[in-house]
Amino acid sequence: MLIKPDGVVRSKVGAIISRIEDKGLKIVALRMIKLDSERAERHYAIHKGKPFYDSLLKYITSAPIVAIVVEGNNCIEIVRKLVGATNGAKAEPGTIRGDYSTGIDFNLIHASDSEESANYEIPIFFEEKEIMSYERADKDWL
Ligand code: 3AN
Repeated sequence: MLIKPDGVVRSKVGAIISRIEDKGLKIVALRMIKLDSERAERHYAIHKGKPFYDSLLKYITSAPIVAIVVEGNNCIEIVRKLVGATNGAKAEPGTIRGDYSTGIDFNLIHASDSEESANYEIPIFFEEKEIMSYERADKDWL
């Protein structure tokens, strides 16, 4: 997942990471970076040609982001639920977008929508050796 520029500039990094940890998912990689246009284009290749593509690239490269890899049972489905609907105006209260976003242009988070997209996206931000292996102390309770 990515905490996008608005999440960083609005100082929501800690709040967002807390939701991931509190839910019981395990953070196995984390980095703050400023995306260059080459990496941003790679990440959003699927949206190339869409009307919002140029503004999406401008937004994602406008300030640093935080890239995070999480692990856990059903983690893609769980993270997508925590994140909420794409449009913050429609996202349910209690979700990250529902609590912090009012629209679709600035919606704080990107979350992979399938294992396939996670396998495409993670190497854009991390080398394999940067993905950590450890056990949560509460693993038997999750
Ligand atoms: P999600 O991030 O909920 O998976 P996607 O993958 O459909 O949503 O879209 C990727 C990103 O493109 C969204 N997070 C949002 O920032 C932007 N986006 C999607 N649809 C629109 C739209 N109709 N207008 C403007 N931006 C959009």
